[in-house]
Amino acid sequence: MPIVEMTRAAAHAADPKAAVANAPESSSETADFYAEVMAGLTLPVKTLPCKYFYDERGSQLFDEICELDEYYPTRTEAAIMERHAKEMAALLGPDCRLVEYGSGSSTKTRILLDSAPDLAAYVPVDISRVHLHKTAEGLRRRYSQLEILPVCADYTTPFALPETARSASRTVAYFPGSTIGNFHPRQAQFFLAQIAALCGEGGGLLIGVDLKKDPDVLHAAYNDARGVTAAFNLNVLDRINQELRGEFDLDSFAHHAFYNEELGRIEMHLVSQKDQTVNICEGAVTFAAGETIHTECSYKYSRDGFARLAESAGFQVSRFWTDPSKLFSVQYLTVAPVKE
Ligand code: AVI
Repeated sequence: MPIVEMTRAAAHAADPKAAVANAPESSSETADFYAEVMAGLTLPVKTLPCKYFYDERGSQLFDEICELDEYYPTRTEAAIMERHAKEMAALLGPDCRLVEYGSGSSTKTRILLDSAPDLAAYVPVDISRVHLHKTAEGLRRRYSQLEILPVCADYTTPFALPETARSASRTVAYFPGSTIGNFHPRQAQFFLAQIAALCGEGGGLLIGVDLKKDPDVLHAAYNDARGVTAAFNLNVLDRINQELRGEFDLDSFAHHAFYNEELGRIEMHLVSQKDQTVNICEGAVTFAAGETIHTECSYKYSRDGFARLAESAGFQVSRFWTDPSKLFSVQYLTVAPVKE
């Protein structure tokens, strides 16, 4: 499950305390959700953190997106993994502790695990506890020799690594799916530096990175003909309705996704189709016709651009694999030695 905003830090509320005071009575998670929604919707350019896409329905819709003809990243990354799994496994080396960030169903990881029989342990990290433990059980049945040590955590904040029964020679992180593209570059740099610190000298990071390409290909990927991406985008309003007693009329907002060439990113927005005021719990938000809520950025990188980002975070790119059409890349980064 991708978590892509820097969690609490992303709530630049005009007055977040006031928002929490009016939050629906329930868990602190709901209070955080309400505070972040009200903070985002009272900014001059309205925004919602894209981590809130992934409730049960949103996760189902995302799985459907991954199967779409137009959405090339998932199958292209899997094909790169299949083709180069042996070489990737050799780079991990014997007795490696493999830590996956946002492991979800660990689908692509299986390609790697099939080729890496001598890992010290596999550590899947995910915020969704039930899903994490269910997936870990399935993996234990399939890889009976491998120690599997699930960690339930928000991977954007520091977490402790579990001890392995077999001593590990090194730690390598795995972050597939091009979720790094959903971080703003500054956040991406900070996040990668955190991974470098966790892996330490001798460690590495295997990461999926989506590449810059013909904007028409990108446009199609985020504006699919069946409208699944539109439903995924609009679902965040439905989630606000369900969980925060919001009163969004979903027919009064339209999905809009485009490639911002200057900033090298896909932007997803929800465009208000009319002047309207929407009640959310005790709060209210006013929209002018045509005003948008910016719901997601998906940055696309050039090979050099990502290498610069990696270097600024304390990594160097050791290997770069791509597909014949150069749509997507999987890269192996190593922790750069600390300069004296
Ligand atoms: C999770 N993430 C890498 C996806 C992306 O392509 O940025 C999320 C997504 N948004 C719309 N379609 C898919």
